[in-house]
Amino acid sequence: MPHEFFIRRPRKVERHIAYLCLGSNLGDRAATMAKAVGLIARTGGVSILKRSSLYETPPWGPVPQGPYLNLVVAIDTELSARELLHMLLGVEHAFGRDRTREVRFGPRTIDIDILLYGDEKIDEPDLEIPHPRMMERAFALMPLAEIAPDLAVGGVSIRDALAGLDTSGIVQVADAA
Ligand code: PH2
Ligand code: MG
Ligand code: MG
Repeated sequence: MPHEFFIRRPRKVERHIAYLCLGSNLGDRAATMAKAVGLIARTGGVSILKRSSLYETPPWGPVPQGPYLNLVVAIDTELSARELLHMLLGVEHAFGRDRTREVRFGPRTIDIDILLYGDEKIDEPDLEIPHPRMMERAFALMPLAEIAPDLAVGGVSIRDALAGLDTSGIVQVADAA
């Protein structure tokens, strides 16, 4: 066996650009969102490239609940998609999110969803990328289109997808910080 086989080489670090959608509709929503973005920014192996404005959005889905604040950040990361997921679950937990006591699509202090991870497609029970419902959700596409208007997902431009959605009731509440 060639001896090179045993030489330990530094792991080649792969970087990906990922887009994260943050949402909150419980507690001090704006403060929670700002702190969550701060925690993500301070994570090793993650840097924030862009942050959208903050949007107030009507609740999407089957559960009657209060309005959300949503924003999208673009990050450059050397974490794998799964490492990123675990980091984000940790951030959610830090803001009191208790998944054992909540309703699917129901109210939450903070939700951080991975919309896109490079152009990878991942289909696992706890990790689906692109986010399977992102193209139907104006609350995610509006901030995403603000920072990455030329993206397409599965051959569909996010601008075209957004044009087909109801965006009434979505209000931009703050400029990108
Ligand atoms: N998140 C949900 C359910 N509904 N609606 C809006 N407007 N924004 C959200 O982030 C959101 C939602 C569950 O993750
Ligand atoms: Mg969500
Ligand atoms: Mg989520």
